[in-house]
Amino acid sequence: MLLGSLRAAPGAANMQRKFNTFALLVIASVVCVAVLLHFNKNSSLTYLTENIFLGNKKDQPSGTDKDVDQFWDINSKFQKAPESSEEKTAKPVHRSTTLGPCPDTPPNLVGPLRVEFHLSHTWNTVRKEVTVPLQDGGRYMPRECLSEHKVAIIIPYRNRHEHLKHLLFYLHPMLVRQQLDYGIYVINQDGEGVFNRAKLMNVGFAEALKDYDYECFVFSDVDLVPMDDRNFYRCFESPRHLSVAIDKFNFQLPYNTYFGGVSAMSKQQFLTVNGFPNAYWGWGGEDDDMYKRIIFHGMSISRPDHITGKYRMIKHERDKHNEANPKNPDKLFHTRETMDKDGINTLNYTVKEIVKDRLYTFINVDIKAPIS
Ligand SMILES: [Mn+2]
Repeated sequence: MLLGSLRAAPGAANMQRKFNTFALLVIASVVCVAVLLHFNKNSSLTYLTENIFLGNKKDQPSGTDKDVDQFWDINSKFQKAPESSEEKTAKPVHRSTTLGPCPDTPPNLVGPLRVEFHLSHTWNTVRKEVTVPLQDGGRYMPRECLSEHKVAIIIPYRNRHEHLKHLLFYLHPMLVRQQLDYGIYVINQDGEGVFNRAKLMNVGFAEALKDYDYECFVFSDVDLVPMDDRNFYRCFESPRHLSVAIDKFNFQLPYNTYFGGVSAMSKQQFLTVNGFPNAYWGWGGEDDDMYKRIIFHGMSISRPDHITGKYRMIKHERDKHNEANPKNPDKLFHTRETMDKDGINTLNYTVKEIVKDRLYTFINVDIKAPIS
């Protein structure tokens, strides 16, 4: 059709040829754009170009994330992440008294999750992954039924910006599917002193309770992402160890009494054992101390099976100011004597700032850490 079925005067033929060339150019551009869009969607091209132009992207904030990254720079002033204007704040839910309880087994679970860390997310892609409106502070409760589980997720934290994005990308949608009435609390240790994971978890417990009437607390490392949404982030008759099959440990328990990684305790269970110890500075031992506290108080631990309890750990170097502390293992010989004297009943700290982002409540806290 295009290639000149009309043969008239030579001038007209010339026009026809020009038109044909033009038409071909238009078609070629359309094809090019289509190919580009396709690769972009696949994101492999984006990834490739980022690598080429930014060099090794590790630890480097991507351009779109720049504003948000400043927020995490503790030395700079706290800045709230900019919200896109079309994003709506969830209105407080007016709960109808006719709302029935949520079913014990949530209806929308999908089972095994594909968890990958090779692409870095922006806060906007994380927000988009959460398809339901959250209330500020990373709070959510189902609208369709009354949740039986008021759960605070406590994440001890310092300088793990990328990890937090990966975790929340997978965690929020999963917790929504689990129909929990939940909030996410990122407890940031202020300053450069020796890290204390257990004390930060105690702080999270205390601070979350000021926010809401939580009955259950899930304590989670920032680098552990669940691989199955049937692994319930709720509380059980016994304190629960959730991260039973971590890829780093070949999807097996590193040892039988392991209680590290991700665990869940009801408010009552936590208070019974006097919370975590505050005395474990640096890496190691605090999770074993908690295990002993539980056993010494006549409780046992429960666990999911090794399929639903699968986790992926984000690979990382040992953090600065969190070296393995050689004094910690010795403390474990004295848990029985120390547990009632050191814990949630002796916790002291100073909250320096609380920032409610859409995806989490960020609590910056001075825990009087010794300088290494
Ligand atoms: Mn780790």
